[in-house]
Amino acid sequence: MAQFLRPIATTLSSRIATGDHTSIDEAVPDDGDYIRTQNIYPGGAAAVFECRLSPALQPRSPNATLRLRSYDPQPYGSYMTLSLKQGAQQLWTAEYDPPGIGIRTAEVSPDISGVTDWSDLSFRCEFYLPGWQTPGGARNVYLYWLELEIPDRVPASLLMLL
Ligand SMILES: [Ca+2]
Repeated sequence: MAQFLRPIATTLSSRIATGDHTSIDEAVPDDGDYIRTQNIYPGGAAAVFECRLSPALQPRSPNATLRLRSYDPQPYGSYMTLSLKQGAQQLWTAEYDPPGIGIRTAEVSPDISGVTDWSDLSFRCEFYLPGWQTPGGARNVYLYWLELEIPDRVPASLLMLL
């Protein structure tokens, strides 16, 4: 059994027009609710959303999969900076370039080797358009769903040996 970490509290919402953690926390993706950014502009300030993730137990291996479902209405893409934080400390970050148009589900493999407290993790996403990205112009970008999957917990019998 894997463990699934999902959004449980919105901790930062900047230039977000609609939605909060309850819009992206479903077990089965539901496109009926979502986070929608305000208009973001080429080279302009990013829209930022940050949420706490549900607590988990130490997994038996550090193989994690971050899944997100997003939508950019223009064919020339916005970018997202995805991050995982423990408390205020950033543990992992990566750029994500949503491919093409339409609602897409993506999987990325975050490095979770630095996590020591599985009850204090947050997800951060910055939505932006690069300064050179003029085709399509300003637009709203959408995030429909998010989950972090990690392996099952370390067996209790092994934890006693640690
Ligand atoms: Ca949703």
